[in-house]
Amino acid sequence: MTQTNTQTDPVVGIIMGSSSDWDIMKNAAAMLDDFGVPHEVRVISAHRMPHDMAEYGSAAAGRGLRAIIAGAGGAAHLPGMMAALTTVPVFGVPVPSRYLRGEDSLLSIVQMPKGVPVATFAIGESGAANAALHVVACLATTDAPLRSRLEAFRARQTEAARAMVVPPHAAT
Ligand code: RP5
Repeated sequence: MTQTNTQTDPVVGIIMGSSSDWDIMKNAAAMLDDFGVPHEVRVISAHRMPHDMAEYGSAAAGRGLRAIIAGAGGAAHLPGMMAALTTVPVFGVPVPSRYLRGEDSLLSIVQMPKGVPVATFAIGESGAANAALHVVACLATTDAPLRSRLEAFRARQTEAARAMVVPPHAAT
């Protein structure tokens, strides 16, 4: 995977360390799609493509990106290094790892030194979806139509939760 361009200029970059992260990170892309937020998707490995990572970070603000969602697993240095390279806010998603279930990813991303923040989300699909939702919430502070869509999303979610029955298979 190299790049997915939307029809308008992207305002959010979704980056990940490997195409193997896509199964998780696609949840962020799907959420941004649902809200109509233009975004791009790229594989940028901190360890295998360090110069590409530096280029992406250096250019991010000038290209008009307003948020970067960065997912990585294991020694998950991509989100933190991206935060070091740009003042565009970075939202980190710990991808479940093969041997340590993503706890290594989480700790690698969340334990940033003072002065270089990464907003770090839960391990896995929920984290990826929530990173996108948090980006939407941030963008919505200055975008009234987007705020309306976010409020509608929350209202639908609340109604779905209220309609839940237990045990789940007892629903008519
Ligand atoms: C990290 O290493 C990636 O973010 C990925 O989660 C992990 C494994 O990558 P692959 O070996 O599957 O390419 O850099």
